[in-house]
Amino acid sequence: MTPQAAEHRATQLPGRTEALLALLRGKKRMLVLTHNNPDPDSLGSSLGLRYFANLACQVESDFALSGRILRAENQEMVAQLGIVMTPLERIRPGDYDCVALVDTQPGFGHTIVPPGCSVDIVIDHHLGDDPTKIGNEPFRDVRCDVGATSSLVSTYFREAGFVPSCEVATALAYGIKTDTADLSRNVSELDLRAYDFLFPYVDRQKLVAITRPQLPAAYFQTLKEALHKVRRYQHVALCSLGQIGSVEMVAEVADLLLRMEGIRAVFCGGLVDCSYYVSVRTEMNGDAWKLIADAMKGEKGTFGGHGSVAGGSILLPCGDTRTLRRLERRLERNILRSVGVEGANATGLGDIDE
Ligand SMILES: [Mn+2]
Repeated sequence: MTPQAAEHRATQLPGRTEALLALLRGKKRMLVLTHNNPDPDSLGSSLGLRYFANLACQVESDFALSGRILRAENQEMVAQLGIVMTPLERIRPGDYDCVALVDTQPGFGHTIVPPGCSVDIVIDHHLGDDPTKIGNEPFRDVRCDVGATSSLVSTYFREAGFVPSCEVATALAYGIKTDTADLSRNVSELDLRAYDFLFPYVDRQKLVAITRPQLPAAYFQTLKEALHKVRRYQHVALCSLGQIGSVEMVAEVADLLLRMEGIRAVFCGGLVDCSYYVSVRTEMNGDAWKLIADAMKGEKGTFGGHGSVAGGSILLPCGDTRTLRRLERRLERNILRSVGVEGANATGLGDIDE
Protein backbone atom coordinates (compact mmCIF):
# COMPACT_ATOMS: atom_id res chain seq x y z
CA MET A 1 0.00 0.00 0.00
CA THR A 2 1.26 3.51 -0.76
CA PRO A 3 1.70 5.92 2.14
CA GLN A 4 -1.11 8.02 0.62
CA ALA A 5 -3.44 5.03 0.67
CA ALA A 6 -2.49 4.34 4.26
CA GLU A 7 -3.14 7.97 5.12
CA HIS A 8 -6.52 7.72 3.48
CA ARG A 9 -7.33 4.67 5.58
CA ALA A 10 -5.98 6.16 8.78
CA THR A 11 -9.38 7.13 10.13
CA GLN A 12 -10.41 3.47 10.13
CA LEU A 13 -7.31 2.24 11.94
CA PRO A 14 -7.50 1.00 15.49
CA GLY A 15 -6.55 3.75 17.92
CA ARG A 16 -2.95 3.01 18.80
CA THR A 17 -1.69 2.46 15.26
CA GLU A 18 -3.48 5.59 14.14
CA ALA A 19 -1.96 7.59 16.99
CA LEU A 20 1.52 6.30 16.13
CA LEU A 21 1.09 7.25 12.45
CA ALA A 22 -0.19 10.68 13.46
CA LEU A 23 2.89 11.25 15.59
CA LEU A 24 5.33 10.00 12.94
CA ARG A 25 3.85 12.16 10.18
CA GLY A 26 5.94 15.29 9.83
CA LYS A 27 8.92 13.83 11.70
CA LYS A 28 12.21 13.65 9.82
CA ARG A 29 14.70 11.63 11.80
CA MET A 30 14.00 9.24 14.66
CA LEU A 31 16.41 7.90 17.26
CA VAL A 32 15.50 4.44 18.53
CA LEU A 33 16.82 3.45 21.96
CA THR A 34 16.42 0.29 23.97
CA HIS A 35 17.88 -1.28 27.12
CA ASN A 36 21.59 -2.06 27.60
CA ASN A 37 22.83 -5.26 25.98
CA PRO A 38 19.79 -5.56 23.67
CA ASP A 39 18.08 -8.94 23.40
CA PRO A 40 16.27 -10.34 20.34
CA ASP A 41 12.95 -8.72 21.28
CA SER A 42 14.53 -5.27 21.56
CA LEU A 43 16.54 -5.79 18.35
CA GLY A 44 13.43 -7.03 16.54
CA SER A 45 11.13 -4.29 17.76
CA SER A 46 13.65 -1.52 17.02
CA LEU A 47 14.28 -2.82 13.50
CA GLY A 48 10.51 -3.17 13.00
CA LEU A 49 9.68 0.32 14.26
CA ARG A 50 12.38 1.88 12.06
CA TYR A 51 11.13 0.08 8.97
CA PHE A 52 7.52 0.94 9.79
CA ALA A 53 8.30 4.65 10.30
CA ASN A 54 10.19 4.77 7.01
CA LEU A 55 7.59 2.88 5.00
CA ALA A 56 4.60 4.71 6.44
CA CYS A 57 5.95 8.24 6.90
CA GLN A 58 9.40 8.34 5.20
CA VAL A 59 11.07 8.93 8.57
CA GLU A 60 14.81 8.19 8.57
CA SER A 61 16.23 6.69 11.74
CA ASP A 62 19.20 5.41 13.70
CA PHE A 63 19.37 2.71 16.32
CA ALA A 64 21.67 3.43 19.27
CA LEU A 65 23.49 0.58 20.94
CA SER A 66 24.36 0.80 24.62
CA GLY A 67 26.29 -2.09 26.10
CA ARG A 68 27.02 -5.08 23.90
CA ILE A 69 25.28 -7.77 21.89
CA LEU A 70 25.87 -10.72 24.17
CA ARG A 71 24.59 -14.19 23.31
CA ALA A 72 25.95 -15.99 20.25
CA GLU A 73 22.34 -16.20 18.95
CA ASN A 74 21.93 -12.43 19.20
CA GLN A 75 25.25 -11.80 17.42
CA GLU A 76 24.13 -14.18 14.69
CA MET A 77 20.82 -12.28 14.45
CA VAL A 78 22.68 -9.00 13.89
CA ALA A 79 24.91 -10.61 11.24
CA GLN A 80 22.19 -12.57 9.39
CA LEU A 81 19.71 -9.69 9.27
CA GLY A 82 22.22 -6.87 8.69
CA ILE A 83 21.13 -4.88 11.74
CA VAL A 84 23.03 -1.59 11.79
CA MET A 85 23.68 0.05 15.15
CA THR A 86 25.38 3.28 16.22
CA PRO A 87 27.24 3.25 19.56
CA LEU A 88 25.28 5.46 21.96
CA GLU A 89 28.31 7.68 22.66
CA ARG A 90 28.44 8.66 18.98
CA ILE A 91 24.80 9.84 18.97
CA ARG A 92 24.12 13.60 18.84
CA PRO A 93 20.62 14.15 20.25
CA GLY A 94 20.26 17.41 18.27
CA ASP A 95 20.18 15.39 15.01
CA TYR A 96 16.75 13.94 15.82
CA ASP A 97 13.23 15.33 16.04
CA CYS A 98 11.77 12.10 17.41
CA VAL A 99 13.01 9.67 20.10
CA ALA A 100 11.57 6.20 20.61
CA LEU A 101 12.22 3.70 23.37
CA VAL A 102 11.36 0.06 22.73
CA ASP A 103 11.21 -2.97 25.06
CA THR A 104 11.93 -0.72 28.06
CA GLN A 105 10.78 2.59 29.55
CA PRO A 106 12.36 5.88 30.67
CA GLY A 107 13.72 5.55 34.18
CA PHE A 108 14.22 1.80 34.01
CA GLY A 109 17.61 0.96 35.47
CA HIS A 110 19.19 -0.75 32.49
CA THR A 111 18.19 2.05 30.12
CA ILE A 112 20.10 5.17 29.14
CA VAL A 113 18.29 8.14 27.60
CA PRO A 114 20.98 10.68 26.61
CA PRO A 115 20.68 14.12 28.24
CA GLY A 116 18.73 16.50 26.00
CA CYS A 117 16.49 13.75 24.60
CA SER A 118 12.82 13.91 25.35
CA VAL A 119 11.12 10.62 24.60
CA ASP A 120 8.16 10.74 22.17
CA ILE A 121 7.40 7.03 21.75
CA VAL A 122 7.44 4.21 24.32
CA ILE A 123 6.56 0.67 23.22
CA ASP A 124 7.02 -1.99 25.89
CA HIS A 125 5.57 -4.97 27.73
CA HIS A 126 7.49 -4.83 31.04
CA LEU A 127 6.35 -4.01 34.52
CA GLY A 128 8.91 -1.73 36.18
CA ASP A 129 10.13 -1.90 39.77
CA ASP A 130 7.63 0.85 40.64
CA PRO A 131 4.34 0.14 38.84
CA THR A 132 2.82 3.40 40.18
CA LYS A 133 5.19 5.49 38.00
CA ILE A 134 3.59 5.93 34.58
CA GLY A 135 5.20 8.17 31.97
CA ASN A 136 3.32 10.77 29.94
CA GLU A 137 5.09 10.40 26.60
CA PRO A 138 3.05 11.55 23.54
CA PHE A 139 2.78 7.93 22.30
CA ARG A 140 2.82 5.22 24.91
CA ASP A 141 1.90 1.61 24.18
CA VAL A 142 2.74 -0.49 27.23
CA ARG A 143 0.87 -3.78 27.49
CA CYS A 144 2.16 -6.06 30.23
CA ASP A 145 -0.13 -8.93 29.20
CA VAL A 146 1.64 -9.22 25.84
CA GLY A 147 4.61 -11.59 25.49
CA ALA A 148 6.90 -9.47 23.32
CA THR A 149 7.38 -5.87 22.23
CA SER A 150 7.94 -7.30 18.74
CA SER A 151 4.28 -8.44 18.77
CA LEU A 152 3.13 -4.86 19.41
CA VAL A 153 5.27 -3.55 16.53
CA SER A 154 4.02 -6.33 14.21
CA THR A 155 0.47 -5.28 15.05
CA TYR A 156 1.13 -1.76 13.71
CA PHE A 157 2.15 -3.30 10.36
CA ARG A 158 -0.92 -5.51 10.26
CA GLU A 159 -3.36 -2.79 11.25
CA ALA A 160 -1.90 -0.18 8.88
CA GLY A 161 -1.77 -2.68 5.99
CA PHE A 162 2.03 -2.61 5.54
CA VAL A 163 4.17 -5.63 4.73
CA PRO A 164 7.52 -6.05 6.55
CA SER A 165 10.65 -6.95 4.58
CA CYS A 166 11.88 -10.52 5.06
CA GLU A 167 14.69 -9.27 7.38
CA VAL A 168 12.22 -7.25 9.46
CA ALA A 169 9.70 -10.10 9.61
CA THR A 170 12.46 -12.54 10.64
CA ALA A 171 13.73 -10.16 13.33
CA LEU A 172 10.23 -9.59 14.75
CA ALA A 173 9.42 -13.30 14.65
CA TYR A 174 12.67 -14.19 16.45
CA GLY A 175 11.94 -11.50 19.05
CA ILE A 176 8.54 -13.07 19.71
CA LYS A 177 10.01 -16.60 19.76
CA THR A 178 12.64 -15.78 22.39
CA ASP A 179 10.43 -13.75 24.73
CA THR A 180 7.67 -16.37 24.66
CA ALA A 181 9.83 -19.54 24.58
CA ASP A 182 8.53 -20.45 21.12
CA LEU A 183 5.01 -19.22 21.89
CA SER A 184 4.74 -21.45 24.96
CA ARG A 185 5.18 -18.97 27.86
CA ASN A 186 3.86 -15.43 28.52
CA VAL A 187 1.96 -15.73 25.29
CA SER A 188 -1.24 -13.81 24.50
CA GLU A 189 -3.73 -13.86 21.65
CA LEU A 190 -1.98 -10.78 20.23
CA ASP A 191 1.39 -12.60 20.11
CA LEU A 192 -0.12 -15.55 18.24
CA ARG A 193 -1.83 -13.29 15.76
CA ALA A 194 1.38 -11.28 15.23
CA TYR A 195 3.40 -14.45 14.63
CA ASP A 196 0.83 -15.73 12.12
CA PHE A 197 0.92 -12.41 10.32
CA LEU A 198 4.75 -12.43 10.10
CA PHE A 199 5.29 -16.07 9.21
CA PRO A 200 4.74 -15.92 5.41
CA TYR A 201 7.48 -13.24 5.19
CA VAL A 202 10.02 -14.96 7.49
CA ASP A 203 13.30 -16.26 6.03
CA ARG A 204 13.24 -19.71 7.63
CA GLN A 205 16.87 -20.54 6.71
CA LYS A 206 18.07 -17.40 8.45
CA LEU A 207 15.82 -18.08 11.43
CA VAL A 208 17.38 -21.53 11.91
CA ALA A 209 20.91 -20.11 11.52
CA ILE A 210 20.14 -17.57 14.28
CA THR A 211 18.65 -20.19 16.60
CA ARG A 212 21.62 -22.58 16.43
CA PRO A 213 24.85 -20.58 15.98
CA GLN A 214 28.36 -22.00 16.34
CA LEU A 215 29.81 -21.57 19.84
CA PRO A 216 33.46 -20.99 20.83
CA ALA A 217 35.22 -23.66 22.94
CA ALA A 218 35.53 -21.11 25.78
CA TYR A 219 31.73 -21.14 26.07
CA PHE A 220 31.74 -24.80 27.09
CA GLN A 221 34.56 -24.22 29.61
CA THR A 222 32.53 -21.45 31.30
CA LEU A 223 29.40 -23.58 31.25
CA LYS A 224 31.25 -26.46 32.91
CA GLU A 225 32.43 -24.18 35.74
CA ALA A 226 28.93 -22.75 36.16
CA LEU A 227 27.27 -26.17 36.42
CA HIS A 228 29.68 -27.04 39.23
CA LYS A 229 28.14 -24.27 41.33
CA VAL A 230 24.49 -25.34 40.99
CA ARG A 231 22.68 -26.14 44.25
CA ARG A 232 19.24 -27.77 44.37
CA TYR A 233 16.77 -27.15 47.17
CA GLN A 234 13.82 -29.41 46.40
CA HIS A 235 12.17 -27.88 43.30
CA VAL A 236 14.42 -24.80 43.32
CA ALA A 237 17.85 -24.46 41.69
CA LEU A 238 20.28 -21.74 42.78
CA CYS A 239 23.49 -20.89 41.00
CA SER A 240 25.65 -18.14 42.47
CA LEU A 241 28.50 -17.85 40.02
CA GLY A 242 30.66 -15.29 41.86
CA GLN A 243 32.94 -13.36 39.50
CA ILE A 244 32.45 -14.33 35.85
CA GLY A 245 33.77 -13.17 32.49
CA SER A 246 30.59 -12.97 30.45
CA VAL A 247 27.24 -11.66 31.63
CA GLU A 248 25.26 -13.83 29.21
CA MET A 249 26.18 -16.93 31.21
CA VAL A 250 23.79 -15.82 34.01
CA ALA A 251 20.69 -15.95 31.81
CA GLU A 252 21.86 -18.97 29.83
CA VAL A 253 22.44 -21.09 32.93
CA ALA A 254 19.06 -19.97 34.30
CA ASP A 255 17.32 -21.01 31.07
CA LEU A 256 19.12 -24.33 31.03
CA LEU A 257 18.40 -25.20 34.68
CA LEU A 258 14.68 -24.59 34.28
CA ARG A 259 14.73 -27.54 31.88
CA MET A 260 15.93 -29.92 34.63
CA GLU A 261 13.31 -32.48 35.66
CA GLY A 262 11.67 -31.48 38.92
CA ILE A 263 12.93 -27.88 38.87
CA ARG A 264 10.24 -25.21 38.90
CA ALA A 265 12.17 -22.10 39.89
CA VAL A 266 15.72 -20.96 39.14
CA PHE A 267 17.77 -18.12 40.56
CA CYS A 268 21.16 -17.44 38.97
CA GLY A 269 23.60 -14.58 39.64
CA GLY A 270 27.09 -13.48 38.67
CA LEU A 271 29.40 -10.48 38.98
CA VAL A 272 30.78 -8.82 35.86
CA ASP A 273 33.01 -5.77 36.47
CA CYS A 274 31.16 -3.98 39.30
CA SER A 275 27.62 -5.18 38.58
CA TYR A 276 26.00 -8.27 40.02
CA TYR A 277 23.49 -9.64 37.49
CA VAL A 278 20.60 -11.87 38.44
CA SER A 279 18.21 -13.95 36.36
CA VAL A 280 15.04 -15.61 37.62
CA ARG A 281 13.03 -18.24 35.79
CA THR A 282 9.94 -19.91 37.17
CA GLU A 283 7.04 -22.12 36.30
CA MET A 284 5.36 -21.45 39.64
CA ASN A 285 2.30 -19.33 38.77
CA GLY A 286 4.53 -17.59 36.23
CA ASP A 287 5.37 -14.78 38.62
CA ALA A 288 9.10 -14.19 38.19
CA TRP A 289 8.65 -10.50 38.99
CA LYS A 290 7.51 -11.29 42.54
CA LEU A 291 10.42 -13.69 43.09
CA ILE A 292 13.03 -11.17 41.98
CA ALA A 293 11.32 -8.40 43.97
CA ASP A 294 11.50 -10.63 47.09
CA ALA A 295 15.11 -11.61 46.40
CA MET A 296 16.30 -8.05 45.86
CA LYS A 297 14.34 -6.50 48.73
CA GLY A 298 16.62 -4.09 50.58
CA GLU A 299 19.33 -4.16 47.89
CA LYS A 300 20.24 -1.04 45.92
CA GLY A 301 19.48 -2.52 42.53
CA THR A 302 17.08 -2.41 39.61
CA PHE A 303 15.02 -5.19 38.13
CA GLY A 304 12.16 -5.94 35.78
CA GLY A 305 10.31 -8.91 34.43
CA HIS A 306 7.15 -10.43 33.14
CA GLY A 307 5.53 -13.84 33.46
CA SER A 308 8.11 -16.52 34.03
CA VAL A 309 11.22 -14.43 33.30
CA ALA A 310 12.88 -11.65 35.32
CA GLY A 311 16.31 -10.06 35.56
CA GLY A 312 18.09 -7.35 37.48
CA SER A 313 21.41 -5.96 38.58
CA ILE A 314 23.04 -4.53 41.69
CA LEU A 315 26.09 -2.23 41.73
CA LEU A 316 28.85 -3.44 44.05
CA PRO A 317 32.13 -1.89 45.17
CA CYS A 318 34.67 -3.25 42.68
CA GLY A 319 37.01 -6.05 43.75
CA ASP A 320 35.42 -6.60 47.17
CA THR A 321 35.12 -10.39 47.42
CA ARG A 322 33.63 -10.37 50.92
CA THR A 323 30.81 -8.03 49.94
CA LEU A 324 30.15 -10.25 46.91
CA ARG A 325 29.91 -13.42 49.01
CA ARG A 326 27.61 -11.73 51.51
CA LEU A 327 25.35 -10.42 48.75
CA GLU A 328 25.09 -13.89 47.21
CA ARG A 329 24.18 -15.39 50.59
CA ARG A 330 21.53 -12.72 51.21
CA LEU A 331 19.97 -13.21 47.77
CA GLU A 332 19.94 -16.99 48.19
CA ARG A 333 18.31 -16.71 51.63
CA ASN A 334 15.65 -14.32 50.30
CA ILE A 335 14.78 -16.46 47.31
CA LEU A 336 14.56 -19.67 49.37
CA ARG A 337 12.22 -17.91 51.78
CA SER A 338 10.13 -16.51 48.91
CA VAL A 339 9.59 -19.93 47.34
CA GLY A 340 8.99 -21.59 50.71
CA VAL A 341 11.93 -24.03 50.84
CA GLU A 342 13.88 -22.26 53.60
CA GLY A 343 15.85 -24.80 55.63
CA ALA A 344 15.77 -27.49 52.93
CA ASN A 345 18.97 -29.46 52.33
CA ALA A 346 21.14 -28.47 49.38
CA THR A 347 22.44 -30.94 46.84
CA GLY A 348 24.84 -30.32 43.96
CA LEU A 349 24.43 -31.80 40.52
CA GLY A 350 26.73 -34.61 41.63
CA ASP A 351 29.92 -35.96 40.12
CA ILE A 352 32.61 -38.48 41.07
CA ASP A 353 34.19 -36.02 43.54
CA GLU A 354 31.04 -35.53 45.61
MN1 LIG B 1 10.77 -8.06 25.50
